[in-house]
Amino acid sequence: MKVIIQIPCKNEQDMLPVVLSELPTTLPWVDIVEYQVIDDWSTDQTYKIAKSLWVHHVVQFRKNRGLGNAFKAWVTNALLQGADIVVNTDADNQYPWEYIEQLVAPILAGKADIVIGDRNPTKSPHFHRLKKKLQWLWNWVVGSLAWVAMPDAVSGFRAYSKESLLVLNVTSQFSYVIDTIIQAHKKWLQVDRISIHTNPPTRPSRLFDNIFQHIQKSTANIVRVYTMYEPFRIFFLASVPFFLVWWFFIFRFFWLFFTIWSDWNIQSLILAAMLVMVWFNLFSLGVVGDVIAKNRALIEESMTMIKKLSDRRG
Ligand SMILES: Nc1nc2c(ncn2[C@@H]2O[C@H](COP(=O)(O)OP(=O)(O)OP(=O)(O)O)[C@@H](O)[C@H]2O)c(=O)[nH]1
Ligand SMILES: [Mg+2]
Repeated sequence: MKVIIQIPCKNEQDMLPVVLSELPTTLPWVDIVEYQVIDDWSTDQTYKIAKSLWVHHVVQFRKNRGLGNAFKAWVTNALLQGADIVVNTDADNQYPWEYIEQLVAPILAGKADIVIGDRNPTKSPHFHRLKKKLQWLWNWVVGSLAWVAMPDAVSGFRAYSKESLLVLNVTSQFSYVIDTIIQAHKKWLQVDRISIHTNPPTRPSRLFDNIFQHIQKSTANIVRVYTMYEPFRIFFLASVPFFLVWWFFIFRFFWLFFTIWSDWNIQSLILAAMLVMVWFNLFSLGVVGDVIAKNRALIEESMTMIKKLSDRRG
């Protein structure tokens, strides 16, 4: 049984040595514990520090690709290195290493595929009020979409089983945390959580410049990922209001035509025609999207097969 503890890094020369010095070298029921660093085009000494501290696997990007792309790289590399479980922790030392044992335990026991370290964000003393409210909102939205009680959907402290990494495919550039939860539901993976406390913040977020960018990126991410997996539901729901308003205008047109007016009420007719066209376009997009989603599912199955085969050869 091999666990790889993985750390995404963007200019983390100050905190990376601290995080690495605290990580466990052994875990119960685990034969090998290794570390992996993904250096996403850091302009400081992150890469050199990771190398000098004997991190087992260091991957360096030549351009900043974002956390979502880093996820793809760390999954590929960890699977090639024979990982059975991959734990992700952040380089800002937010997540205490003591919880790693608890984080992998449900996977080792065969009870979960993904385990999330729940920071209890609405009560955390380290988050300011607006961040707490936003966290609550994301958790509610993501939890509803993924049909799972999700108290901390954006926590980066997670353990993934090899089986889950074989079927998860992230397409977002800036992050993977929401993608993987929504996909977990679609791919019948068991998501579990453990309660954790966090260390005090060491610096502001590197992922978002400000709270508005946070809202914009996270909202776009949730909408895109959900649309990718449930296009028919999204476009059908978007089309319903147009259909209902169309009924009103078409009814109004015929009512006036046959009762009060002798002349045609052309405005209602034009509006009804426009509404029915919009409704039909949205509905058709849902059908086309559904067919594309089915194709995507087939492609994903092939990708899982390729990953399994390359794992066997490696
Ligand atoms: N690969 C990669 N990693 C990044 C990038 N930006 C940040 N990170 C890493 O992602 C992890 C989380 O970043 P943080 O800056 O702590 O962001 P955050 O956790 O949303 O913010 P806080 O909740 O305020 O800590 C850290 O290990 C960063 O080094 C990036 O562009 N690419
Ligand atoms: Mg952080």
